[in-house]
Amino acid sequence: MIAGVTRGRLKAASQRFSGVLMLAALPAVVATGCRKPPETSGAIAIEESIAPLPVRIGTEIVSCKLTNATHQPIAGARVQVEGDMDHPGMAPVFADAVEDAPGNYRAPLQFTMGGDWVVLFHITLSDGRRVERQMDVKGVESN
Ligand SMILES: [Cu+2]
Repeated sequence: MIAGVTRGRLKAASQRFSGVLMLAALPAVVATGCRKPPETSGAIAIEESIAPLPVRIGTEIVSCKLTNATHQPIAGARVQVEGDMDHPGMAPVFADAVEDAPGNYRAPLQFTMGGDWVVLFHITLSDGRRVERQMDVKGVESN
């Protein structure tokens, strides 16, 4: 939220952002590489969702359903959810998910500003394997 950022911090954030832009000038392969799901997710299906729709500023429930190669729910995972916007000077928001049914994880995530968000699911399976999933949430509406 730009409004709450002091002038000095905003300047520092802008400088960091120009660094990121310079990195973005590297071959496109590098940029698209980060968005690909990790190889470890091969045998795991992740179905993510968000409600209610349309997404507005405030608390939204973000969910993911984890199943294995034989469509059985993957229970006992730890799922942390992170929300980021793509502009500088804004802190990410986090929430820990609760498993409300086997393989079903849901977390209340606080969208603090209208615009385009990226939601990351940081998933740690009960055997310690880690999986990352990204869900784009575009056009969050201001109230
Ligand atoms: Cu923002």
